[in-house]
Amino acid sequence: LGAYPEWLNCASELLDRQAEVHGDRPAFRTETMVWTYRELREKVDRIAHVLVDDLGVVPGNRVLLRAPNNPMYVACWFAVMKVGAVAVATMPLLRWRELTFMAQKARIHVALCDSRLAEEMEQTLQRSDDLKRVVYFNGGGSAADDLPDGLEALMATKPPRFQTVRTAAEDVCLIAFTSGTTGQPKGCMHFHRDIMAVCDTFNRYVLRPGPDDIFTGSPPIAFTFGLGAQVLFPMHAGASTLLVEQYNPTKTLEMIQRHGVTVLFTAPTAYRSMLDLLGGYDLSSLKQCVSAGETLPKPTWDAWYESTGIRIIDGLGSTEMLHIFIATAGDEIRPGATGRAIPGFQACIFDAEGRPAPPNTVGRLAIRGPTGCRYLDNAERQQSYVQQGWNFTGDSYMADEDGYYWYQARTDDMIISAGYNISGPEVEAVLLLHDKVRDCAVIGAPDAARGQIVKAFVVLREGVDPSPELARELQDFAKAEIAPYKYPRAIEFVTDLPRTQTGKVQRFVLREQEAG
Ligand code: 3SK
Repeated sequence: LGAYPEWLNCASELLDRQAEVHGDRPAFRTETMVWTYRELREKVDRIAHVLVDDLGVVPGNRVLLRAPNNPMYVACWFAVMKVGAVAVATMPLLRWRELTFMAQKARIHVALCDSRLAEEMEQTLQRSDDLKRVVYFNGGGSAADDLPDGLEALMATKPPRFQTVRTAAEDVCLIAFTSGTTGQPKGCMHFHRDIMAVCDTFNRYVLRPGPDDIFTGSPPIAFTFGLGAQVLFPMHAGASTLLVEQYNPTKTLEMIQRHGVTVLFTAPTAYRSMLDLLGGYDLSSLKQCVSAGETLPKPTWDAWYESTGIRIIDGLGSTEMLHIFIATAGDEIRPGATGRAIPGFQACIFDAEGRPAPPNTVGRLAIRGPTGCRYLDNAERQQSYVQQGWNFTGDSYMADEDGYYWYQARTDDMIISAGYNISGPEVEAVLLLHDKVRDCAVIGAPDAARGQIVKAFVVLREGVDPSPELARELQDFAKAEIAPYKYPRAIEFVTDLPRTQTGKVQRFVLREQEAG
């Protein structure tokens, strides 16, 4: 990975350049509209004028953005880049309490928001000290819904070109809040060069898309997983993206078939939810499927491969590192392993004493590379996440002799029962092999005799009724598949699992529930 120049604006690289090269090609489409690269640039440039001329935004200011996955959100994001400001992306499902926390923490003055999300935004406006101005836009795409005083009306008064501001490669351009599987959200700051670095690593070496590719996916583009997957990577390749505001398995399959989608990014639960429906669709256009956000259990990988012939690229990434840093594609994939460190990144397993661990030893995963964690105003967390140049991701992993990384658990999700170390996700992967199980989460529940016992929360497939007999059947099944000391001594049947807005299971909620 070469060094980046001192002056770099990711909008010049991903938008201005691509609008010159691929101007008439589609950049973003929805079910009802298509924007070419040139049309996208024109929208972005007009919004950039609104930010500077009407809202007084200057380089370094932070602008809160809020919308579901739609092209106007993408245009606002690039406009913030173009004027040298900092995008503070917020997930559409957040409520005013969380939004206000973020607006205060990031000292937001200006927000651009999809008008359909006005309610929580207005509550935030009333409660935030610095936030003075929210401009609403019409994210739905039908011109009839443009507001008379909305962003589109302001854009119409502006010239169609804006000279991209010259920013330093190390100017912050994005603050991404981790929804976190525990605790308060933390803001992660990323530079213009980080945006290019994730394109020059995962996209260049693992995904390798071309201009004819059509991307789609479920993660919100306010989450860095979705931002890379559906905005940065396709634009880096001059390709196009089909944006869908709300994930739904049937609709995703229909869209893949109708639009000839070639690249799909989603999370393991979504792959599982599509599996039962695959029969009715022609997915022959699909070339690459990527899974991240949570570990991909081997049974899910196998079932997808059997049904589609596609080898899912599993990826480990984080908001702190901006995107994926461990992943492998094609014939190099080893089902069940996350993959190898992507060229440009280094990975290492550290033992409990802080020494690099030998192969095949479980320890704490740490990463070094062109991106890295920079928490906003959180020196304490920063010191524990970054130690001696290594970013400690909070995952327990094992590396084999060939440099493949095998997920064990989130460091917090290791269960210690009667002196045994048990990986909750390993037990989950086994339970998922049972044909009556749709989803599950495994935690350590307090136990007087053993310290902790393995407890499974199980979501059953439709039409299957919970019963003590079924619980015993699942326990026997687990004992037959893995070392019997790992079997779930307690099983609770539930209709749903608690998840973050980015789809990660919140095992801490289950743990808290158990602790009473
Ligand atoms: O948080 C994650 O799991 C993640 C995965 C891939 C890329 C980016 C992120 C934040």
